[in-house]
Amino acid sequence: MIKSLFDNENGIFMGAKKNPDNCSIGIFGVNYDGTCSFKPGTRFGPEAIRQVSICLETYCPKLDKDLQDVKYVDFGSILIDKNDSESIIESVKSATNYLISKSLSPIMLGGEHSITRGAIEALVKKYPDLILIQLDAHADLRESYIGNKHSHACTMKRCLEVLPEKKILQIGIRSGTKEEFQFMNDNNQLVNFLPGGNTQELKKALLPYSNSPIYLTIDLDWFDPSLLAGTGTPEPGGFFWNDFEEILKTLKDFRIVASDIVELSPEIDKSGVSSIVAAKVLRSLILSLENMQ
Ligand SMILES: [Mn+2]
Repeated sequence: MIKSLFDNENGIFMGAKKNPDNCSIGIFGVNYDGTCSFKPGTRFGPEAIRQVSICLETYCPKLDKDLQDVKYVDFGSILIDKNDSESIIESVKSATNYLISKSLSPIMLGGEHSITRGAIEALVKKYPDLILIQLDAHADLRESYIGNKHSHACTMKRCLEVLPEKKILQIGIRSGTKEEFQFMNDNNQLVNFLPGGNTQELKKALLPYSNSPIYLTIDLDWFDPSLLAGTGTPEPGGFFWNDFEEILKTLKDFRIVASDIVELSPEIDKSGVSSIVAAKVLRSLILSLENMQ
């Protein structure tokens, strides 16, 4: 089963196991950037995160947790047909279902943002009350983009279609069409959170969901381009590391059951800092995910 889904011949994330036995978290990559609208390169994201991860400490002072106390497996990257955006979603769904069958909480590494839909589709079978939290510069609520409804510019729209609760909280969105902003406002799903600000509004928005399973999707262009330049569609006016930690601190009291980190395009940032930020995001997520029951 593992062999037909994943290619794990390459490196793995720091401290990860190669075998899922006794692990509580499963990591896999999706080396795909086929619908990318501006600069491709996110297919190199998962490998870049793994490569730089050795420079991180295992201990996170903010969360007061250590990677050494968690058992997590890195399956490598899933096998995909790069020419068929619909089949990619199906492959992501199969990989996520496999992890669920092993009671592994999934963390997926992109690749581009369109892959999120596949993971959500698999997870709502186990968690029908799943809600989605999105950190992103872009609304991603288009019905279709350049003739493709599975474009990364449409990913939240596609996720909403398969979420029974139809609940998504969007944080940091600063780019989109007038219609997308209208939709976010009409549905009360754009959370007011500014760089350097507090998470009062997020806490308020999360009040009815204290017990709900949460999928946290992190498009790295949420961060400011001055911190994270290595992404295909950078947007000025973004967030910094402390902002991310504030959000994680707030989410500590909630149930994050699965997550993804998408849109790292490592070759755009020759300094390599973007990949290190992404690897640190992954460390934070491993330390924040709830064990699957
Ligand atoms: Mn984005």
